[in-house]
Amino acid sequence: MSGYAITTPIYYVNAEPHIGHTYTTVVADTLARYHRMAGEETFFLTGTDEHGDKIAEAARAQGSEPKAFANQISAVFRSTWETLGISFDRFIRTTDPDHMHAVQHILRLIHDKGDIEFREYQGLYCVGCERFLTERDMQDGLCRDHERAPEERTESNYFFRMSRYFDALGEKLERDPDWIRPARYRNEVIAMLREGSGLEDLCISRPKSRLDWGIELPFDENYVCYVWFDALINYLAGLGYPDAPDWEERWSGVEHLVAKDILKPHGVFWPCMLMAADIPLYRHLNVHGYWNLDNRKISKSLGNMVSPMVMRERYGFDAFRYFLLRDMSFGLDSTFSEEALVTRINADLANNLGNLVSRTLNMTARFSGGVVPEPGPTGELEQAVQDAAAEAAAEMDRRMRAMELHRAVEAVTRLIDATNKYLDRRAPWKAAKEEGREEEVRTTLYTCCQTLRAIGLLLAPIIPEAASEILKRLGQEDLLATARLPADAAAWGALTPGTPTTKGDSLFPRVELPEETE
Ligand code: ME8
Repeated sequence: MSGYAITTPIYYVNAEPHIGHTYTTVVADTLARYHRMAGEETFFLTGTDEHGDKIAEAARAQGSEPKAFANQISAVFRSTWETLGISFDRFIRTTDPDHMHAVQHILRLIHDKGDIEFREYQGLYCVGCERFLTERDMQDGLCRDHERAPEERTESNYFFRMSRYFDALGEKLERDPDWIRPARYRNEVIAMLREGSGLEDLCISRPKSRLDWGIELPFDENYVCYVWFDALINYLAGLGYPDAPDWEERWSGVEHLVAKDILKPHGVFWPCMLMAADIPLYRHLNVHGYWNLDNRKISKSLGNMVSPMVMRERYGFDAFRYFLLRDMSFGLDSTFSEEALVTRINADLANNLGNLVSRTLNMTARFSGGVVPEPGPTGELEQAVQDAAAEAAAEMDRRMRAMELHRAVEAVTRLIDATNKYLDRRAPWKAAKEEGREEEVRTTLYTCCQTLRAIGLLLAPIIPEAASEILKRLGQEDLLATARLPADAAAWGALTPGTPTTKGDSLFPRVELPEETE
């Protein structure tokens, strides 16, 4: 069986993590957790991109050396992800010796093949983008993304003869329509190839006289490698290329995750580089939209940030994760507002999920002595809940694999909804007061405990802390170490009568907007 590897972009160390990086990283974490629970050999790679003008410039502005500056910000990314419980397997830095070795290895390989050429180039260069711009990248003489004027530059440089691979890339896009997804981004890459869009051979070097903060070209000590060529190779280096024995197996299942800002490097440069190096292409490129704030992309260069650490302090990180995954349709843009976050937390987590957990466990304590009750005969309503659990598990599996995370979350939310409605219909708090209905009450609570177990398992990749707390309250704290999705979530009756349960505090208390943002 091939492995499953999920990657995030390696983030530039010119500023600290914000909601955009957090979204990509949370999606990757959710997928990594899901695939681990599905029993697949899983590897989750993230890290930081540290070379180039932009970083050298940011370091200068702070009065630091690039390496010291990169160490400092890279450590902030790493410790942020660690504090937030992100389950990465490797945090790669482009200044790591094994990464630098992999870059030089590929450069040598492609150079030996005759796909790297020395030429003169003249153009308009944006320091924010780290590249020469095409007309399409500009509006009113400014870079569209960075809203700053590019500089005129002439340089002799090394070029990767990327255009040699455009036909093969076009064929791949035809042959494998799902390869870049959702489809709108595949279509964008097809359009880039068809219209040219300034796609030519790729400049992959910078003279050391101007920039020495980079990886030296193995065939010319006067040049360092251009940032994209350097950065993209992290995906191979991070999986052990070229020396680790298992890199090919990991690589065979690689899923890249990026936002649409870096579609071109990942949809065009990278596959051409891989073809030139005779390395198989990645399995999928998964592209999401932007989180916007006041109708602008949130980016470090524009300086309007939403800090994941602040969100964690205010609402708890599980709640923020839930919001990110649920409120962005994967592939489309979303607007962030703290109001929407608060509404989502109160509706889905405090009211729907939190209520189900507290009602089920409180009544189990009250009417069944705090243990999962022995059920009596079940009826249509019970069967419907059982079917809903099996359907939610199957749908979540489908949606996760199709990279429709918002739909995967919705599938679980629907199950929570259905269980709450079932509980309302059976109203065990009333039935318990009537003679002769004890068995019905036990059946109802048994059914809710079983569903709650399924819900706890299905939520584990989405809101890991809360899910583990739910399972703990059901006396299932060890389950997460061995459970398999989707099968175990659909396994009805696995929670045996007599298992002790605990009530616990409110899982997701209702939240309010902090005063200053109202
Ligand atoms: O581009 N909405 O790094 P970067 C959603 N170093 N996602 C966002 C976002 C937003 N508003 N802003 C940023 C680089 N992101 C290169 C990558 S990879 C070989 C090299 C996320 O720090 C999203 O994943 O600018 C986007 O693609 C990435 O951060 C860009 O991060």
